[in-house]
Amino acid sequence: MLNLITKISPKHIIAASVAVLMTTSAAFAVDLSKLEVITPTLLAPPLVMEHNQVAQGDAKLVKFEITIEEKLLEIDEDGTKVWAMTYAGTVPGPLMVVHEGDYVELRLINPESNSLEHNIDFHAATGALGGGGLTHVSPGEEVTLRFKATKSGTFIYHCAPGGTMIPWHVVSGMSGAIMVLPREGLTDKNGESLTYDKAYYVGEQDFYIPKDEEGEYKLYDSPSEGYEEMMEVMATLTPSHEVFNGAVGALTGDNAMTAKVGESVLFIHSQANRDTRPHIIGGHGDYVWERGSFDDDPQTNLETWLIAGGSAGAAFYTFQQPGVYAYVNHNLIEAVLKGATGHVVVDGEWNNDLMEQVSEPAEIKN
Ligand SMILES: [Cu+2]
Repeated sequence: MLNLITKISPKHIIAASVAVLMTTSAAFAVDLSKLEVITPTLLAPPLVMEHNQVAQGDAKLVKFEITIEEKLLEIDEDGTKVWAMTYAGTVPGPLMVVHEGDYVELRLINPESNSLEHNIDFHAATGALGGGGLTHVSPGEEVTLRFKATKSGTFIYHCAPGGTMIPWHVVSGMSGAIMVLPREGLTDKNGESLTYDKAYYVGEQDFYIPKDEEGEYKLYDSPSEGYEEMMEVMATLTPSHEVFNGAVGALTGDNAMTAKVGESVLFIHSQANRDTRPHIIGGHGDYVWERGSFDDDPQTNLETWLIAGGSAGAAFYTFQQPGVYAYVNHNLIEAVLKGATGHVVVDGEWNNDLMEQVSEPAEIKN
């Protein structure tokens, strides 16, 4: 058996398991005709689609549409470009928000202008490789998948076409997240409601860009042209870039996230491939669903939290001082040398009770 497995590539194993899924299951019809249908507009991260925190009425059929885009994306200040594979044109793809018990329906479009086959694996879904087995689309095709959001929490979705295509597509930017809120909204461990004033979606991405003999990052004419050399860099497990929202600086300067003193912000953070450790410099995670499950009580007052590779988590923080907060991956090498730094610019009045510079830096007095 062992011998057999070593001879079969992961792609074959996945293809075989999908075949089993598709041939042995008897399906029963589901009547969703009485459900209210909504068609929310997805927004480019870090923005989050408009949504109710507490579910209004019964479970809904929530319809989304995403067009896959293979596109050149500039990922640092030196102009390094990667052939990004994207859901809806952004890295990460947009954050979907639904409530537990809702049905999620996604129309996934792979236009003729793309060069590769793609699909989508929802970690929030049950069965068929998270939908991955039912959503393979070649350029020029579209597919529609529906799944019931039975588990509340934050979950990633990502492309997983099979074999080495899986990590290659994921590290080319092809992931996003869905937040399945409890119908009563978020609560603390005593069941008291936690209402946020705004939510931001930070998708962290590791890129593996090959270099030429001069040490310059290479640019290719198409995704496939760079495949082999990128696989070599990927095999080192050392990313050339580790960034938030697709590029160094995507969440700093003019692109910084914003808040006011007294406002509560929910930060949803995902990493489809690699562990990371978000930290708000000068702030805290008042309530953190580190592993993403809203069925579990949130942890409280964390300094840094861990998002396991292949997952999304959420952190709720009420800002108490104005200023620029750095939101970082607290592997500070990844934050400063690789790019995983964002900013939150907070307006409001300074509270001297919490902190005060008692004396300015000056020469040491004897
Ligand atoms: Cu893909």
